[in-house]
Amino acid sequence: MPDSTQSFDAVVIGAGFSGLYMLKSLRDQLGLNVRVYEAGDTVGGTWYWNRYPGARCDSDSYIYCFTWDKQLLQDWDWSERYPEQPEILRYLEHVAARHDLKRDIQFNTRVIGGEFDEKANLWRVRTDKGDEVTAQYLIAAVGSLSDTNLPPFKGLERFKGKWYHTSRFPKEGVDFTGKRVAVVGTGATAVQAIPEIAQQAKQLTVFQRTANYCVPARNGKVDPDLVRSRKEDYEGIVQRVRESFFGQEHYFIPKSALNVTAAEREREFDRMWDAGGFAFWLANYQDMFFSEEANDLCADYIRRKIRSTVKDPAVAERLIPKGHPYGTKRQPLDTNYYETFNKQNVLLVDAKTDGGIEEITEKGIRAGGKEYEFDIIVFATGFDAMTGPLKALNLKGRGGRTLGAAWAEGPRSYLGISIAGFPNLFTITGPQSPSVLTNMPVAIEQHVEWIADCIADMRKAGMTTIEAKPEAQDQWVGHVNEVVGATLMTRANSWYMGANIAGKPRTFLPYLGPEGVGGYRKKCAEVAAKNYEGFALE
Ligand code: NA7
Repeated sequence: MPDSTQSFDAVVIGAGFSGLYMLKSLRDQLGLNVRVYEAGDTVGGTWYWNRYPGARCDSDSYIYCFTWDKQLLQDWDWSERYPEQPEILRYLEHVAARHDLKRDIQFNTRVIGGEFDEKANLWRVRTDKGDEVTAQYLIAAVGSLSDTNLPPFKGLERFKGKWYHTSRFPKEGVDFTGKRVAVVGTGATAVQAIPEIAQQAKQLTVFQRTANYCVPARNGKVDPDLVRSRKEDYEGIVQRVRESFFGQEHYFIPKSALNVTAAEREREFDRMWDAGGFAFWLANYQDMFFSEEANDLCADYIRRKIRSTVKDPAVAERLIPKGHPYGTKRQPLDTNYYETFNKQNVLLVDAKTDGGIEEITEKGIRAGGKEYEFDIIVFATGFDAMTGPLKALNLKGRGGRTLGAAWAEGPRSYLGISIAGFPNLFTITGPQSPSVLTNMPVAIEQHVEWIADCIADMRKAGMTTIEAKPEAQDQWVGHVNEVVGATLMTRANSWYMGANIAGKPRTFLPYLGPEGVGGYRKKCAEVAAKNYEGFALE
């Protein structure tokens, strides 16, 4: 039964990694009365919704987990180098059970609105199940990549076959056996899904708008000795990833790619390529993200790999990225992605040179004047990243101003955690925080701990509201843009830039701080130590 009268100390929206830890912290450390609303029917967030074939985390499993449960770090055994979606879901279910979290989570319930009541200094929150509750603190733990982007393709309603978006795959899975299948998109999701679908489908046609630079994941079992030594060193690992740039044990080579011999460079590139994972992206030469010339040396190495893997030279050329520097779009990790295009049943349609997708027909997709027939279309077209899930909450701050209006020209936040005009609202891994540029649990834990400490400090000091000052927010936005402006990151039409969504303001969404998430952590700690500098407390 929906309840219409309850008031809480805090409402948390979302029961993924961030919502679960936020609940644990506020309820079990601070003793607050907390309600979590979650749209799914169980915990998991991103890992609840993204069930497409091949769905797997691209961070190594030994660091893609909570570090606050020390015993669980020792007890939980991941089965492979990268955790697969069902395994992460099992892990989060286990955490929820172990800490008795579900009793404060209302599932199958979506928050559809929230207004800050300036007289009562409370948030009034509404859900699609008819709940109307109040909370002193409102915490958005909605994830950065949870608002599905299904581009408005003309004619989709006419299609007689089945279609799915990768982020809303049916729980029971999809049987592609003997089917003619289309995959639209070639981002990190599609790069995982395509080789899996190609193994089942009679015919797979991939519609590529922008080719990506993919590097091998090299998934597999982890050497038991390495697992053991990591468990013995978890304290060190946790400290290192917290202080690191990307929340991973990856460190740039402290040299310019331009100041080494071609032979040394090739050895380093081979080493990173063979290691697999994000090494090539996040532990490359230190000028890779800054110098076009250095960047092109990295890109050239991958171009050569594509040409040597893909047998048909015309297909290889289509798979070679053009028009954006290496690493400026999210690095997809692949397992047999390029090899898949050597299969007889796989066709690559370049949505640029062969003409874009014109429409969906009854039978399939018309692109470049040609109709392709399908039984199933899989849209791997991504998300309205970072701002999308927050705007979808329909929040109104002071003066009834909506978040949509406040962010009409792009997000504006202070530290990516707070928004001027929206008192007592916290955004876990919000825009303009390191978030998606890190191994997410590291960024999530840092935000959750900062928010819990902030609320504890406020209660001790008898304060009831905290709100970012507009001038502190302006400075932060300026800083975020200045830092990224010195890099090559703004050159790509990436979802980091909001460029994947028609009409979305072109602005870099996460924070690429000069010292990464480690430096950002220090900055947030300094703000707190200086009595929440840049915030107004009452
Ligand atoms: P992405 O990375 O946004 O990829 C979406 C793909 O879909 C990408 O190749 C897009 O091409 C393509 N796309 C989007 N709209 C269209 C239209 N209208 N026509 C043709 N192709 C289109 O989403 P993912 O789900 O792969 O990954 C998102 C993140 O999840 C990932 O980065 C990880 O952090 C986890 P484009 O490149 O925009 O030209």
